[in-house]
Formats: sequence, structure tokens, C-alpha cells
Amino acid sequence: MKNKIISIGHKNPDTDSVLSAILISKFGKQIFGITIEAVTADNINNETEYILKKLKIKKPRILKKIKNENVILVDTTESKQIIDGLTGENLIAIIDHHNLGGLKSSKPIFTRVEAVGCTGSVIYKILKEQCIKIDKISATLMIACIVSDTLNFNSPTSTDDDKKIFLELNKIAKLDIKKFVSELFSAKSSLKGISVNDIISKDYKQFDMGKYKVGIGVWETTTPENINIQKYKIIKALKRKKGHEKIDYMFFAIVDIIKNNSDLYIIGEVEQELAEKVFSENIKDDIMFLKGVVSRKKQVTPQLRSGLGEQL
Ligand SMILES: [Mn+2]
Repeated sequence: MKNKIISIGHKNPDTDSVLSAILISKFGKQIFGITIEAVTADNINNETEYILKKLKIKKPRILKKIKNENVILVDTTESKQIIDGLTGENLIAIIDHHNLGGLKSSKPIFTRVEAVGCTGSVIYKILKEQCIKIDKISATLMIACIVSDTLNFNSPTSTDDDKKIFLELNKIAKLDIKKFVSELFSAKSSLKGISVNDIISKDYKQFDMGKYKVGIGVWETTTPENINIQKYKIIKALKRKKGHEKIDYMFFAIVDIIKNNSDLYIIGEVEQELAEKVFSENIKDDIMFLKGVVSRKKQVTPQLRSGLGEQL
């Protein structure tokens, strides 16, 4: 029997990674000529749940470990962020918009990685090139990827391509964009059913930086005060996570998606030393305020990486 084929994004999945996996499954037959099931590595977040409900799309099944499935990986190539059990043997395609991580493959695979704002935009390009017709629901999914990942074009990760793609897509989706963005942002900020542990881990990514293991969690919100009020509990939880997972440097940032700034939580001496070296800002009450910083990918991770002296 032929192995089942799945599409999946990174652990602690965000909207772009879940919706991209769904899009790849929807268009699997047309792009790859195969049947693909979209799955997620963990529970989805409130923002993703909101979109799926709105579009009446079933939540993907959660898959914790690869057995013998073949995998189309979206939205990451970072070996620390992929589903357990995934190796170069069962990888058949990668579609992403991040720096190349540590993944290897045992044979040539379909690879499409572009420096655009979200994986949804990369998928749009593939569909366009292959003259595949885009329906209203798929257009809305891709718009949600763009708005969510680029913080409605406020992140330095967003490009002119994303803007153009967004305009093209909304000719099909015909969304009231102002309303859509505000609903999406409030779902993103929703603390419904969210524990302190969820706050630090729902959008958490681990990186290998030279010999160090670095964890960087973020929480994007329109109301940072609702998170900051729980600061001491959050710091305690971060210290616990750091110990459990044997992380060398543990960071967490609250991203204010209205004012476009971040509060970087400083949980210990090594983090303080590295953050001061890299960002040269003062720390007040365990928080380093980072003006204009909204993107982990562009404004935090590479800076910490170079601060730790890693040469790529
Ligand atoms: Mn993404």
C-alpha cells in the first residue's frame, strides 16, 4: 500500500501554517496530482479557529508523530520546529518563507521558499503559475495568512508582492477588509481558554544557534496590558519551561499589534546580558521595551543569532 500523504506546518501552529496546510490539501490534486490530508502538529490557536469557523472548514486532525506518512512541509524548515519522526526519508515537498533550517532530504524534493510575508503568498504564486482557478474560500484563506503573518502589512517581513497578491485575492474574496482585520486581530488577542502556559507556548519557536538552544515565544495582541498584568506568573512559567526543555536562552515578547512595539521579557542574567548586547536598550521591571519591533523572524532571531556569534 502506498503511504498516506499529509501537509503540515510547524509545531505550535499559527494561522499561516495551518491555513497553508489546508490550501495544499485543497489544491493537492492540481499542484501535485495526489491526494493530501492537512493535519496540525498541535491544537490550533483562537485566531485560526475563528477563520475556520467563519469559513465552515473542519479543523484538521492533530498528528503528533510521523509513522510512515509522506510529508509536504509548510511554513518552516527548522528541524527543531517540525513534527516528531519527520526525516529526510519521508519528506516530499517544502513550501516556506523562512530562512533555510537544518532539514535534509534523502532525494530531490519539490522546494519553494521565497522571501515574502507568509506561506499563503508562496502558495498563491504556485497556483497562479499553474493557472489554477482560485475560489472565494481559498482566496479568503490566503488573505488571512497575509494579514495574520504580516500584521496587516505592519511587519517588516511584508513585501510588495504580498500587497499585490492581497489586492488580487480580494477581487475574488470581496471582503470588507477593515472589518475582517479587526475581527482577526481581536481573535488573535482573545484570551478565551488561554492559560499562562498557553501564552508562553502557543507561538513559541526553538532555534539551534551554534551550540546554544534558544527559545523565543511571542504573543501578538491589541491589548498588551491584559498580558502584562500576568507578568510574574509568565516569568515563572518561562523559567520552568527553560529548565524542563534545557534551553540556554529563553525569551518572550508581547507584540503590540496596534502601536507596533514589543515588550521583551527578561527572565534571567544570561538573557539580560545577551539582550543588552544585541538591542542596547534599558530594562525596567524585567521588561525591555523594543520600539518598532514586531517580527521575531526579522527583528529578533537574526539579532540574537549574531549576538551569540553564530556564523551562517
Ligand atoms: Mn508563516
